[in-house]
Amino acid sequence: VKNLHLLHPDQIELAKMLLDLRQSHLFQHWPEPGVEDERKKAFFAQVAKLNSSYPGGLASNVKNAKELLADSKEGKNPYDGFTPSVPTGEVLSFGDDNFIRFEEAGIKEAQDAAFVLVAGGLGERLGYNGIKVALPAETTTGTCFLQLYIESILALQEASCRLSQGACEKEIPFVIMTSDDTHSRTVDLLESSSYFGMKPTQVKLLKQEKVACLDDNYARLALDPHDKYKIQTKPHGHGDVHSLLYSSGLLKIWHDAGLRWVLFFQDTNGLLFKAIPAALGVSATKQYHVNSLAVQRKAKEAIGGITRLTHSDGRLMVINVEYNQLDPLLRASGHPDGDVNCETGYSPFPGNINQLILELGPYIEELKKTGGSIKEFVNPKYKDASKTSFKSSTRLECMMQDYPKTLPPSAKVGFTVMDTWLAYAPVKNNPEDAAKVLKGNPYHSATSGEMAIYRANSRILQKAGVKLEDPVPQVFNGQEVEVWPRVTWKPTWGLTFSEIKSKVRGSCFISHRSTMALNGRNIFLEDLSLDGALFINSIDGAKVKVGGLIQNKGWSLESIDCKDSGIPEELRTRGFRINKTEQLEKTYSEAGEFNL
Ligand code: UGB
Repeated sequence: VKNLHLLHPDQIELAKMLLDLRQSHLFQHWPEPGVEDERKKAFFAQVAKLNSSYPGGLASNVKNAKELLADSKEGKNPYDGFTPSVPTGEVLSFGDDNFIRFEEAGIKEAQDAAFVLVAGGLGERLGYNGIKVALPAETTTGTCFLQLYIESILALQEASCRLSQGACEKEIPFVIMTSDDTHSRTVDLLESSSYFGMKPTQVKLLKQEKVACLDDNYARLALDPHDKYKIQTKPHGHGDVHSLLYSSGLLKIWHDAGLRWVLFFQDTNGLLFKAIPAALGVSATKQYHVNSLAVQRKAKEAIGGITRLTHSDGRLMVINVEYNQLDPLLRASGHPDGDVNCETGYSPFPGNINQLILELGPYIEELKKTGGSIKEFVNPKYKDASKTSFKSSTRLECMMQDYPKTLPPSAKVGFTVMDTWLAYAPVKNNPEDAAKVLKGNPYHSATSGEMAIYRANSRILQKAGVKLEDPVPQVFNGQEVEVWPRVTWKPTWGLTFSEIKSKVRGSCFISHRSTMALNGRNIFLEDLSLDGALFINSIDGAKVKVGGLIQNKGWSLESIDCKDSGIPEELRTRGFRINKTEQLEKTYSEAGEFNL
């Protein structure tokens, strides 16, 4: 009270609110006026920020926290009363007629889509010092994740516009959600690379704020252990993306501009855009309000399962249920064996890979009701079984895939299952943890992420008729991976299977030790036999036929020690570097027809 005169009227309101919320401990220790007054004002500036960034303000934050902490103390199961069953969705098989039809439909729709990348996480599990989107997706070309994503969106935009009648000038909007941990480095990466060819106006960054930490079951806000004039904060989770999009006004702008789809994706999946056209086609054809991309999942595999939950009170939702909750839920509702494989050899509950396609119209209608706030959860680490105190402060969290939890039963919520090799290879785990993964389970490391890109590209070429030598197992950073020929291409070379197939002619062969990088739209592989390294760069006007026997010493992979600090971190995390012994590189910078 003695310090009140230091504050603006709106700050006084905030102080009163904190008192009403029984948070007086936050300033009980404050010294007399005249001592550290600036820090007291800074404290209220932070309170104002926390109050405005949480839907409903700090009062809602504390109220929600009290309820969730009470449920957690009681051990209440959030799925009590719900019966699980297998939801309906589309299961696709790469390259068959059905897949090709969905890809075509998806390319048509792409010009009416907006893309949203959630990239606020620092990735503690990966232990990388930079931002994850700056990591190379593969080291043959050194293309980083953000570049891959931007070039894929631009290629989709062009492909989609080519299909529409007359001139099409549509630009696909691209939003990146950042946080204090990633914002400035994401801006630097974009600016230093000229936005990887995208117009700067096409990219919007929305920064999520952290959320107040909680000290006890009464939701007393925690003070920062290093600064008594600061409330301790931690990330609130990727679920923030919905309220940020809503409050930014972007959804309305997109809707007014005639857009129909919003696609959400995570920061380190180098395969994602191989699955996007077909998945978007599924959304459009099946008129899904929500479409979750999924992969086949072995029963009990450590990945959330997409599940239909029906409640006796009429509630119904199709939602990701984390794997550790799915098995007990099934056992408790008449399935004594829990989560088991069905006749396909996989669990009937597909594995969530957290890439969502939402139909914009119904999405806005829902957000008008909720403001974009997502059902939260809390995960306190208790000191003992009495559950009365925490080992360290906790906070509320939310996940973007929980968006369907508030939807009415009439909402059309489905999923699209893709082949794992085609759609999902995230980079989440550091080398030490990845090496400990049990054999047969995915490493999800920088090593496996890069190898998955070569495998997917090789298998796509195989399906398009190219003969390839079998992959060879090799161990990098203690992880055994299949090494395929190191094949990469720019998204403009081939986004869909039909497009890629149209660029492969005659009888082509690629040996196991080969490397090939295609950087140009009109490159055609015709009766090519490659045994070495080949790089082709060409402008759109150049039509290049690549054929005949191409043989050289090529590029090879050399194991390196992940602990050798003399080697750049980007390489150490994958456990190999490329020895660039000999290659054929050709650049076509003039229009015309060429034979190599
Ligand atoms: N992210 C943010 O933008 N802000 C945040 O506050 C936190 C994260 P993680 P997670 O792919 O297999 C998800 O940490 O959350 C971004 C799904 O919840 O990589 O442990 C972050 O930058 C899970 O159901 O993953 O698990 C990144 O882009 C499963 O699908 C993204 O959010 C799992 O991913 C995901 O963050 C998976």
